[in-house]
Amino acid sequence: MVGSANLNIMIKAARRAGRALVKDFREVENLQVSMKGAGDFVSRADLNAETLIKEDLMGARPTYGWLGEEGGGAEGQDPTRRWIVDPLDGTTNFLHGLPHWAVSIALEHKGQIVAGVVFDPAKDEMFFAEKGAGAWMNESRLRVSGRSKMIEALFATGLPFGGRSDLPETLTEMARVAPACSGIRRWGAAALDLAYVAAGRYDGYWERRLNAWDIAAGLIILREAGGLAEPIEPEKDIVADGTIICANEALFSPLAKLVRG
Ligand code: 2AM
Ligand code: CA
Repeated sequence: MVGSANLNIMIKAARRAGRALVKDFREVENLQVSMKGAGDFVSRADLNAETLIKEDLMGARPTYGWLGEEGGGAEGQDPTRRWIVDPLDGTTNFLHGLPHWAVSIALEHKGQIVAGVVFDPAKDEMFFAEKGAGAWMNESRLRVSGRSKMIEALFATGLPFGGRSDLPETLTEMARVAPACSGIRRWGAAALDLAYVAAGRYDGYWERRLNAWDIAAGLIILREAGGLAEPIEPEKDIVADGTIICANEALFSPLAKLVRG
């Protein structure tokens, strides 16, 4: 697919940050002996990746606004456009030497996500989409799965970590969904969970308490691949509320019904 100039800038930035992160990822395993050492190292890798991405994106489009997980937000000279960036989604996996993490970059225009890139450098999988142009992984067009029976469906979710208060809700949701489907996975990188639903690897996904940078890019990839998505409380906005239920068209309603109870 021939993408817009902006999409090409996003893909280039994701590749550059991805290369730096892969180098750091190889180092992490050597640092596991000292947990604090590894934690500090990963924080630096994360910050460094955001700096590289910011250099590329703001260098090419200096008037756009910015929202990054590490560097916070800044309105641009052009208040209608904003980059939304998670330099390292799946930090805990990265820290533990698990090759399941991604760079996530989205472009928002007038409050709508118009382009998204989720890059998994460890597997060299570049997921991307632009509004109206479909979703892609490397050279292949993406399409959500064709499964329509709940009992054959594989879903992903996220479990609250670090003493978060929404654990009981999530466990209740899992108790309703698990008996109805063929399995639930929890891999800890929301951007990849969304990209995997877009690719038909998972049939659906739900999670609470996400940040804009975790979901912005994955959401347009999912929708351009034919997926449906809503927040857990349907009248809200996914990115603002930070909750999501998504699936292919056939499974969206049954999954949403179980998650919402
Ligand atoms: P992050 O790595 O960018 O922080 C999914 O559960 C989301 O929660 C992930 O996309 C991850 O984004 C975030 N998260 C933050 N801390 C986490 C932790 N300790 N374990 C799992 N996910 C975590
Ligand atoms: Ca992050």
